[in-house]
Amino acid sequence: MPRVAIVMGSQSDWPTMQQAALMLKQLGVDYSARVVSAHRTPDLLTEFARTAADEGVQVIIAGAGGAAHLPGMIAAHTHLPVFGVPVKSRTLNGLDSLLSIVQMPKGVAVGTLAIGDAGAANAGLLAAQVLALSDSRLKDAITAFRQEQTDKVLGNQQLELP
Ligand code: RP5
Repeated sequence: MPRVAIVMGSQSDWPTMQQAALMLKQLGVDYSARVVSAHRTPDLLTEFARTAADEGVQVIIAGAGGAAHLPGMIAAHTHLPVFGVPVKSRTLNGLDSLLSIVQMPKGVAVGTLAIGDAGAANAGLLAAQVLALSDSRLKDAITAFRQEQTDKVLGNQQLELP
């Protein structure tokens, strides 16, 4: 079983959540990705969250939109770190998703990322950073990724009017 599990509330979340997968792939981290809905497949959610640690998962990334209970409900069933990604919703632009995920009661933690693509990509990065605490090859890959990003900014300082 890959060390990172990406789950999302609906197939419609995949265009956003694939940013987490792309980041993990770029850093050479194996992941699994599947749809698990807090509302439509509650029994699957419970089974997934309760068995994830025994299956070898070390970090869970959970993305959902609207009344986004998925990350919090998963966190309720596992000691693994859970990173929540608020998916941009059609009606409220993801503010509903953000508030649903971020306002966890004291005692059950979900690390909440930004709304949408940036949040999903950073969830992948953060998951990799957690794993890198005990993986020096991964630490080197993250350091190289960050350096490449820095070099790109420093190498592109031409701010010309069109
Ligand atoms: C949530 O409802 C999902 O996470 C998704 O963001 C949202 C809409 O789902 P669909 O109606 O597109 O399946 O549970």
